[in-house]
Amino acid sequence: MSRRHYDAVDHVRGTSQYIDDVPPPVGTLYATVVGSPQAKGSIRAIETAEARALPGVHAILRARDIPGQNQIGALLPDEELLASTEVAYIGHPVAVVVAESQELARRAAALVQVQVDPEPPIVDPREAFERGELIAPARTFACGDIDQGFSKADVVLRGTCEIAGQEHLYLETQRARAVPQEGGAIRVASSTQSPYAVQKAVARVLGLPNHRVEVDVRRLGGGFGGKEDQATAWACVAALAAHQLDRPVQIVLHRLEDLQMTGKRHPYSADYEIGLSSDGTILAYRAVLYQNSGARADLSTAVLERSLFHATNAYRVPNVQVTAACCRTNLQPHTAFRGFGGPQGMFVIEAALAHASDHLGIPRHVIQRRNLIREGDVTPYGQPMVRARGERCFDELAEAFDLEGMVSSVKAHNDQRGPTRRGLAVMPICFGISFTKTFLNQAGALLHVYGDGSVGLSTGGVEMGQGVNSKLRDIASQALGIRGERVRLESTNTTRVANMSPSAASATTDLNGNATLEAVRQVRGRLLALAAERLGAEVSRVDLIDEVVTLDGSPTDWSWTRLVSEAYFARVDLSAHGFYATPDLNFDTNTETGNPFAYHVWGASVFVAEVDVRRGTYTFEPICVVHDLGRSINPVVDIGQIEGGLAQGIGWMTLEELAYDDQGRLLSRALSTYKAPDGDFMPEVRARLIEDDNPGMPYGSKAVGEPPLMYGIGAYFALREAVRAFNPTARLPFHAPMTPERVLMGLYETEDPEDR
Ligand code: MTE
Ligand code: LUZ
Ligand code: MOS
Repeated sequence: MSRRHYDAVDHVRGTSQYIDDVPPPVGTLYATVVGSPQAKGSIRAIETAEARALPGVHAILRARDIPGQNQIGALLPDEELLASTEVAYIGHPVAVVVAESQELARRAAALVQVQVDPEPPIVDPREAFERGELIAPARTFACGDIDQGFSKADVVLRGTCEIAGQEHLYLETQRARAVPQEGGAIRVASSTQSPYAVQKAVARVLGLPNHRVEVDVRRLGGGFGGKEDQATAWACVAALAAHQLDRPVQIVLHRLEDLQMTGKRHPYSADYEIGLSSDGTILAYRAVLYQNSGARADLSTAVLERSLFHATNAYRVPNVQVTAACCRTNLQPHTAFRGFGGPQGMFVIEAALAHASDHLGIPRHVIQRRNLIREGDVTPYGQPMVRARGERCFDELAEAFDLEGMVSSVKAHNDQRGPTRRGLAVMPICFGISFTKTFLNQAGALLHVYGDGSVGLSTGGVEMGQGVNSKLRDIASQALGIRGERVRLESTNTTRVANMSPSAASATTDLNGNATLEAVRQVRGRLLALAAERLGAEVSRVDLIDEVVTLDGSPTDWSWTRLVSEAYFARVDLSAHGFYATPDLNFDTNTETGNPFAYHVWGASVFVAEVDVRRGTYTFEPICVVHDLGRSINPVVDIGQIEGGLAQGIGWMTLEELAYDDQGRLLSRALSTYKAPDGDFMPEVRARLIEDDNPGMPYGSKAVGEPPLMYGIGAYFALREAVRAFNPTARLPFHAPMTPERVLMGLYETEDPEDR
């Protein structure tokens, strides 16, 4: 089964419609946000006279113009839509300029003067921690007896890690269009992963009940977590202006505004301590994770939770104590980003294993293999591992791609002492699937079969390029027994599916696919009952296969279209609403234990990096992956997700460097100073899928969206090995990303910094 992406033809022709491709309604105005020039302080004055005087400027809105609550915090109520008295980061929205054109709005915004009495900002999470600037109390996941574990260890190693954040770089910047409706209602088109979050926030800001706010999402030009929560503010801005001026209002962020104003992947600073026996068995692991949360909670507490869940990655560690804290700083509020804190948690234990490998003289991949978590082991959060596939993926990787052969050829290359050095790293992954907030694991679907046999499907799933519409089409058509072309995926709309969870946590197909299957079950049941009646047979003897009704397995002259048409005239309900809630999930935050995940995704990858020892530049050999997808619904889409996730993970670990100064100013705030990997940089990906059932999920499939990103961590450690092959005494602090600059410094680092 190889089915193309639902949007393939429109994307290639350029006919896919994003928010501002839809012609604007007559009278549309354009909004721009004015941000704080200072990272911290109180607002003294906002001078708007000059801007207001420009012909074509309709309004300049401030906190006091908000009719409902000036509050958009999703998890904690700590975020104003427009700062009323205090600003907490550079770019913090303080006012909205509404004008006849986008250009005019920007020109006017530049004339607004925001005067702030500045206070010294905090940019470092450890400093925030010391000053007690925490967004929520720190949390600790623990198992076993940590002191006893360390006392039994032959070696105990300690170190620190600095892990940088990451810019989402969705191609479509944040945007929304709001159109007032009769009766004070409002319709919002938003580029959001979470239409219900937008609906709730707009309703709160405007002081309306949820049913007066309709949110519609056709598709996103990428989200990557950056629009799970942070699309909300822009939708609220458009809605506020539309509501106040009674005109349609659109806001489209310029790339530079988006880079400056929106949150990114959380940077982390961490301390680790690992105890091992001399053969490399992990006995104890302790870590403290300082999350740089930025100025507001956003999704930080949930992201932190996932760092804790994934702090031991795919390894069995009998004695664990990991503490993590959301540290409030004066940077943009950081937010969801593919992996959702998991990658940062995993990086730290991978660094600890590199440290152990250096110290014990045992190759890192041997230590990794020895400690993989197995069937029946229990995670530090108390969930027993069922259908553990870590060892299987690792061993298939070693076998299929000849890991030992790769190791020897890297060594042979380095022994030639030419102008390049190579390094190898294996990266296993284990990622839990489900929202860690149990209540979010629910979804709805609304299925209509029309009289001509065509089908319209609405769900809570948002298409952001990841292919959820392709998979939902495949699931619905397969379950109905009809061709995929008959199924159209409608936009995601809050009036058709209520109370939807964000499209996130990689679980969109799991949740909405199961809701779709439930809706199909209802309609199909009614159709087959009618067919049985007309054929004078028991329902159990009829079926619908390849658009034909079968009786005892043999085709009848009842086609899909004939059956649907007859059902219509027989007044059979051809619509259904399906609902799904993942069973058996629970988590107790008092004991920090439970079964938060429906299942885990497993995989293993191997990277070989080649470093130019004169320039510090590098390339990668083809990346080899063995990945667990259950039974893939759509292998074309899934391989695309593996490749895309890898590219994003490698970028995070290598080229992408977010630089801030000590005043909280983002220095890398344009694409001339922030380098993301491109097609030339990306190595070939050789992915093998292990075919395995995943009970309870659509057709035995598994989620795919986020886990492959974490393979990218292997790129960092492969580069580290390559540098050490040239300069064995390099200390190479665990600072990610491993930019060419850091590589070059590592290549020529001497043991004593005074020698330089
Ligand atoms: N792929 C594309 N092309 N665009 C995206 O925005 N987002 C990623 C991943 N893959 C994303 C993507 C993230 S962060 C998640 S959580 C999942 O897709 C969300 O979709 P899913 O639940 O359908 O996997
Ligand atoms: N979003 C969320 C997520 O709200 N909860 C999660 O557990 C999660 N995990 C991954 C990505 N987004
Ligand atoms: Mo993805 S970080 O769950 O949007």
